[in-house]
Amino acid sequence: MTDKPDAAVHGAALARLTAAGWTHDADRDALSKTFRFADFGTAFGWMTRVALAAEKADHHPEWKNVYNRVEVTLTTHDAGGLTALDLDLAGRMDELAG
Ligand code: H2B
Repeated sequence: MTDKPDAAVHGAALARLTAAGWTHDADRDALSKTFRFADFGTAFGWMTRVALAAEKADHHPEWKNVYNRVEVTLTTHDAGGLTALDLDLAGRMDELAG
């Protein structure tokens, strides 16, 4: 079981991520964002890099790809809401989308 981050850390990270285009679904305690790329190859290349980071962290996104668009939702199923793993993966996704 992964612990939830304490409220202050959680709040600060959430504020930063929502400013970067992430949406917080309070009911599910999940973060969502739609990434758009030039074309399918660019989108899938990004997904591949994210997949390797996700596998390394043993923490995996819910996502859907349609051509150049990737809709992402992050939450920790084991914890029933956001943990540091989600906040870290969200930041990594933004970096890799650079
Ligand atoms: N990813 C996410 N997003 N939430 C989890 O609770 C989770 C995961 N649990 N990846 C991991 C894998 C768990 O199922 C394995 C057994 O470590």
